[in-house]
Amino acid sequence: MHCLPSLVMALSALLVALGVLHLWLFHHQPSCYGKHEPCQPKEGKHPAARAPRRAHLPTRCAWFLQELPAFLVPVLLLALRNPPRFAPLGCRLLGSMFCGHYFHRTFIYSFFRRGRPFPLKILFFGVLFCIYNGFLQGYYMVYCAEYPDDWCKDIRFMSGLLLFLFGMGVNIHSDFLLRQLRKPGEFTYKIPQGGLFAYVSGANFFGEILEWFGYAIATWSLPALAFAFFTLCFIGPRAYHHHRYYLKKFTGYPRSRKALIPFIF
Ligand code: NDX
Repeated sequence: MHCLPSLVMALSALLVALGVLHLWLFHHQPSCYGKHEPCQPKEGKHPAARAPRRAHLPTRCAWFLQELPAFLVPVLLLALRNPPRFAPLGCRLLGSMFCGHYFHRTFIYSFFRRGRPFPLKILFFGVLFCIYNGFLQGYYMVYCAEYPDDWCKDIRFMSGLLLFLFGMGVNIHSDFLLRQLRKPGEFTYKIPQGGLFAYVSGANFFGEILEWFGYAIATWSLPALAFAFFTLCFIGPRAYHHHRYYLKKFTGYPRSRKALIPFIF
């Protein structure tokens, strides 16, 4: 396999377009899983109209299956390239940052997740998305990325890596705090407390967004920037809808808390 820059351009552009499409389609109504299920009736339908029953899978199993391709596809690409003992920097960044994130998301986060069963239909699209993105990021870093020998000393690499690690810390810690809100088998929603939840309702999402912008800066690559943009378009509105949900559900919800970005939004 060789690097096809036009393929990378086209797939990255499509990822950006999917992000914009997502903002356009879902800015007024959240993606329909977790606390936003059952879905709001579509415009023009009577509010009492019952949505058809959707098939679901236990949340742990669903998240494992959904996230696995984002780990497996780049690992397969790395294995196919069979990088030498001192692998190119692109392969090492892909292995440690991107696959590191998805190793945690697939093999650790999924098994600790507590929550409502996950809709099969969203799982199906989630799997497709993870294959697509895993391929794009993996293909670029394995076959296209080239870095100068001293890239590790470059300010872009160092600041991006720091942002990535900080975002990952915030994301993992916030997801941990959400898990602690419930006893096993419980499905009720409570007010998140502690960590960055003191400032924003979507602390886990804020962390994830920082993480992928950090990855984009550290790798200075178009596909990584496109994925960071998509993440912002998908989980940014989700944080906003979570925030509105909390304000409506809990009368004592802290008014100074923002939706996604501390002190700003
Ligand atoms: N999965 C990323 N669009 C998505 C699945 C759906 O990993 O076709 C994007 C991901 C996919 C989506 C994925 C991409 C776009 C798709 C979409 C389906 C359709 C869409 C493919 C792949 C599509 C077009 C057409 C435009 C292309 O009961 P419960 O489950 O609610 O419990 C929750 C619990 N919790 C609480 N417990 C007690 N009290 C409270 N107040 C609580 N609040 C929450 O915590 C959960 O068990 C848990 C976390 O819930 P929540 O809602 O805070 O986070 P969640 O959305 O489940 O995300 C979990 C983690 C989080 O760290 C987040 O940052 C990360 O995954 N994530 C999530 C989504 C996407 C993503 C990262 C990314 O884009 N990077």
